[in-house]
Amino acid sequence: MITFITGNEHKVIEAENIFQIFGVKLEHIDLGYMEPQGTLEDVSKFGAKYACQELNRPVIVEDAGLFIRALNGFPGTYSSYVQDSLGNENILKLMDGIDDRYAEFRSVIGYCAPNSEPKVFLGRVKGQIAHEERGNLGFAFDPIFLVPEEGKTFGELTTEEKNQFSHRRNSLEKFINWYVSQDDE
Ligand code: ITT
Ligand code: NA
Repeated sequence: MITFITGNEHKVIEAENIFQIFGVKLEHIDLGYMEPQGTLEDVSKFGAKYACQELNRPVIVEDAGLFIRALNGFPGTYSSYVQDSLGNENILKLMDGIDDRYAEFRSVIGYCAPNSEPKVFLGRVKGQIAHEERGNLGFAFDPIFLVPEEGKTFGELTTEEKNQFSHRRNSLEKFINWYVSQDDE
């Protein structure tokens, strides 16, 4: 059993579905904690260590973000703040007239168990910033994140569809494979 520490209900729904694919049990606790400024890796390491010490059990946390190439990686590590303050409409305005639409979501899972150092697992997914918001499935930047191979935004994909190849699927799959292989040792 693994405990996922997050305040984001959408992450919980996606993670539960992904854990189910791999047959691993997940529970969820919302333990608010201060996030230090830093890379996704720094933040998830810090969060995992902190939560593990508080709860005295193995935990995972996730720090994620949207990195837009033409904006030098913005909003990146500021994604949560930028989503709440600027929102998708203003991101689209920033991208007005810009031809390079490349963007990627990154997710870093931080894992920590009592008396051990935290480990991190990175997942990415490549896409493009759409020219308008599309779809009302998913959350946050999903309606403006276009997956060219699908011809759809994340906002137009069901949780199950998004979970086939999302950044979160990739980071959690890496984590789960490592975690399950630990059990055999
Ligand atoms: P916790 O830290 O409590 O887990 P959070 O929402 O603050 O929840 P992050 O610090 O990882 O999560 O912030 C990343 C932000 O990036 C998140 O709030 C969304 O705005 C955005 N984001 C991350 N993953 C996303 C996804 O799959 N679809 C759309 N937006 C996403
Ligand atoms: Na956060």
